[in-house]
Amino acid sequence: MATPADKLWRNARLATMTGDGLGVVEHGAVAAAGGTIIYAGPESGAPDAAEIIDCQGRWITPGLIDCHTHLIHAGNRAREFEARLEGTTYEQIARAGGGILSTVAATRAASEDELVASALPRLDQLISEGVTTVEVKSGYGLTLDDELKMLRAARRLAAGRDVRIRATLLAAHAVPPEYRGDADGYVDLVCNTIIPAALGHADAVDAFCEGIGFTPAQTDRVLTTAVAHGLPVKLHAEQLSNLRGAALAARHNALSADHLEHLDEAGIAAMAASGTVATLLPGAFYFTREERRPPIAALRAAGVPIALATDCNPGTSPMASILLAANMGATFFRLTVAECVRGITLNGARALGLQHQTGSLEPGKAADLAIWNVTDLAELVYRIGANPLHARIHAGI
Ligand code: DI6
Ligand code: FE
Repeated sequence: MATPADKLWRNARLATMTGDGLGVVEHGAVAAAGGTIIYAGPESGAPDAAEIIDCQGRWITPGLIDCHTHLIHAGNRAREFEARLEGTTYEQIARAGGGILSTVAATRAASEDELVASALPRLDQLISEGVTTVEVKSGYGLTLDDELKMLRAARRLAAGRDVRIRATLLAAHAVPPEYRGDADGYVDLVCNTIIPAALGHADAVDAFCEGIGFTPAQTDRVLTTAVAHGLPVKLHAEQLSNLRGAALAARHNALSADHLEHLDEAGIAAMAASGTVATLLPGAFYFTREERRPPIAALRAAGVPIALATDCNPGTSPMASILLAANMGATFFRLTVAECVRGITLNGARALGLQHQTGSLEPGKAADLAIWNVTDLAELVYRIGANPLHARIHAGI
């Protein structure tokens, strides 16, 4: 006899994300026991359950995943936005000591409690759109204490809300002012002190490989150290220029390489070989008015999994809407609806190494569901600024 379920969502249309596309099941049902999916498929085969929820024909997708955010930060950069409207570039602002470093100053001055409190509205906006898993990076502290403060604040978000948080150490985000002219000295601090101290606080390590960030050699040191400590890696790569960061990340079996507007063929081949996810961030593309698009057709042809995320951050993507990221993925990058929905579910999970826990409707995974008031699943991607969420379930609740 089949295991009895605690809950059964019936009379639904499922986008399971199994197989290559959306994995649609008409007349479907999902059953969960103890917060885990025990059945997802045609309603005719569903087990009995203590509680039965009639979805009245609505669509169910996996709970959405935002796999790249800088949700924890203090202050905002509205003034910088105004300067950019007058023609100053992002790189000019960064080189003049503004940009990321102005957020560093504000974040250093904030307490851990203040960081949690200021991030919760952004998290709540994501949750309101059916997000059940959020990655949160450090990277605005840039001292041992301030990076750990950010990681602790990130983890505390999960205590205040029903959501899965993955914390990523991004100590190599910018060279802090006290190390100006001595990036290698700062990388020593990151490798010798901050990464070892972040064990137990971070789920992964990321870096910003860029002219205004860290060189490939410095990035390589950071990623090598992370892997030596048993932490998986990710990389901000090929956002503003091509330093061949994606190939470098792939050499370290990175979970993902992110941004990728300037990615080349060799980088694509390396990512395909290592199974590294391409996380595209159309909010940053839009907000910085980038003109070069990531090489979508070549990524697709090489079979590189594509994820989409908000990159929610005060400088280049002040956006806490995963549905808008999906819409922009379609409009700017011409991803298909199926690619967009997979990008904010299964491939987002892969970019976090969570593909065995969430991201699709399959037995054994967490019962993370989003139930939608749409008749056509394409509406999730097509509408701008709309929120058709009917209900969100995280780990069965
Ligand atoms: N790339 C980005 O888009 C963000 N960080 C990064 O490495 C921007 C962060 C900021 O400007 O505050
Ligand atoms: Fe980012």
